[in-house]
Amino acid sequence: MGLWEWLRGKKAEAPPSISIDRGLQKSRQGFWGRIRAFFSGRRGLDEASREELEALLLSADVGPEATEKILLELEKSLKAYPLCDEETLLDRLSRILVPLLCRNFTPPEGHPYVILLVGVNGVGKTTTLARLAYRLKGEGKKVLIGAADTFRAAAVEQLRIWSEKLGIPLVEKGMGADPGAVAYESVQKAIKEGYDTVLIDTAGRLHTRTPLMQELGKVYRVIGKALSGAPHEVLLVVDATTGQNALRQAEAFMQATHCTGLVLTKLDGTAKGGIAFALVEKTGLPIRFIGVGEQAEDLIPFSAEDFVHALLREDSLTTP
Ligand SMILES: Nc1nc2c(ncn2[C@@H]2O[C@H](COP(=O)(O)OP(=O)(O)OP(=O)(O)O)[C@@H](O)[C@H]2O)c(=O)[nH]1
Ligand SMILES: [Mg+2]
Repeated sequence: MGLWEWLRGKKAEAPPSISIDRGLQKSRQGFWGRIRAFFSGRRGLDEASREELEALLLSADVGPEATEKILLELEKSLKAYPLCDEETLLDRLSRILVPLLCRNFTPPEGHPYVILLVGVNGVGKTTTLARLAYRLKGEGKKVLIGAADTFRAAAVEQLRIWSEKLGIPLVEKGMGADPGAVAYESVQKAIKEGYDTVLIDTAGRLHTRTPLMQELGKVYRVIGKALSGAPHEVLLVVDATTGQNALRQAEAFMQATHCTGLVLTKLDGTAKGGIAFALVEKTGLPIRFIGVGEQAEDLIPFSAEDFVHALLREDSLTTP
């Protein structure tokens, strides 16, 4: 509960999640398990072990910039307080990792609060939208969905099914309609009929296809014409299993629209998970949500502390 307050910046702490530990199990048992094992029996870092840790972080998708920062911070800390045991080293690593994932985002005031979802094909935009809509409706908010993915008939149909299942009204104009017009109408309807929030879905598009990216820029601008200051949040949805390509996607989408935050999906399907650090480092955007599975509760408001803890803690869960 309390997703709405958190989303609007009225509550600092993300609502607690029960599924993060299970959702990050693969990463914890994979590359982060190796990083944990690296510290086993260690009391410091020499040149060789520094290189080993560097290679481990890079192979977990952390990216060169964030990796260098982590190593420098760790060395600095070891210079100041040289002797320490394995648990203290891990604790120091956690304290270095958490701030790397913290980025402030103060949601702008706005009513209705307009959220636009963007990203390449199949990353989880529509699923994220449906989960957000479901949770917000559950908190008593008046929610509207805009089907601005008019690229495929199946996309409109997918949202229609969600809309019926969740009992949330949908604005749609069918396949082939101008996505800008759908977005415009959605916001207008929300203003007229007193909705609290409008969630607008867009078609997945390859970040390298200039005309499609320009079309997205138009959708973004049209929303601003329907309501000054909107969209209040532009969530760039990224599939955590795509690795470093995610950085190139982010760059292109940030040029086309004013992205305000990231949704990192499918973390349950990767043994790496370090792309979170690389993305925040490169884009400066906060991670707003993570996706760790197929269930409604598997979309989790992001907390850097919980995320780092779930990656680095000792694994006690059994594989399902
Ligand atoms: N395992 C897992 N699957 C996910 C997650 N998020 C989304 N999915 C799945 O990813 C698939 C694609 O999700 P969609 O929401 O349709 O993706 P999209 O970005 O809207 O796709 P397009 O509209 O075609 O661009 C679906 O099968 C989802 O169930 C997640 O966090 N974990
Ligand atoms: Mg979709």
